[in-house]
Order: sequence, then structure tokens, then C-alpha cells
Amino acid sequence: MAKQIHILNGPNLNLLGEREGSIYGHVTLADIEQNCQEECARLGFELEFAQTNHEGDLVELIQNAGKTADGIIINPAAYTHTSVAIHDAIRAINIPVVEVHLSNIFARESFRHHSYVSPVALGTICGFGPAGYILALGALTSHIPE
Ligand code: DHK
Repeated sequence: MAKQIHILNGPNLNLLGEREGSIYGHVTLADIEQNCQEECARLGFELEFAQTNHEGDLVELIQNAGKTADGIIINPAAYTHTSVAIHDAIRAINIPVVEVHLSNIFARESFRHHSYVSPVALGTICGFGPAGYILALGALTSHIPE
């Protein structure tokens, strides 16, 4: 059976393409999903792709992925900077997690410089726009044993 990656996206990422284009660009989340599906097929992995605007739902998606997936890529969006619940959910599972941000959070407002997710992630990719998801897939899948 093919190994599974779950890509989880947090609040307001459903608005990509129409939201603050100078920061987040003009690519939609559907475009990112399509690119990730193609890259996963190329790498020989199955992909589940999800977005939610709700913190508790993101916690449940992480818990479920912990039971069924082999690795997670997560862009927790604003919850990156606020959510102990997401930090704890990642600590509670035993699969690798790669954190992604489209923008370079360290070049933005100081409240974005702290991440509750980075200390419990395998690694973080930020500042490369949608390409960050593809970079994360390469990093994560190379970390998952055959
Ligand atoms: C997306 C958001 O919505 C922000 O709240 C984060 C992140 C940055 C991103 O760059 O993908 O601060």
C-alpha cells in the first residue's frame, strides 16, 4: 500500500488568490493542491489535502493523520503564532511534521516571529510561496523510511 502524506492548512488559506496578493501571491489553494497531488504521484505517495478555519478541527485533523498517515505538512497560518493546542497535538503523534509558510514570517511583523509549531516540527520552510509545499514534500518523503 502506498504511504500517505496529509497536507493541512489553517485559517484564511482558503482565500489564497484573492487575499493580500503582495504577500501571498495569486495562486489559489486549489492550484497548490493540484501541484502537490502531481508531486505526490511522482514520488509514489498518496495525498490527503485539507483546509479549515477552526483550531479544534485542525487539532482533529492532526490526531487523525497521526493514526493513518506517514507524515504531515502543515501550514497552521495564524494559529502558528497562538496555538498551544496545535503544539500539543503534534507532540502527541509519532509521525514527522514539516511546517510551511508561504511568506517569510521573520521578515514580517514581530508577532509572526514566534511559532508554537517549529519546536515540534522536523523542520520549517518559509518564504518561498507555493513552492514551499513542493520543497516540503521532498524533505518529508526523504525522511519517511520505505
Ligand atoms: C499564513 C498566514 O495566514 C499568517 O497568519 C502567517 C502564513 C503566515 C503564511 O505565510 O503562509 O503569519
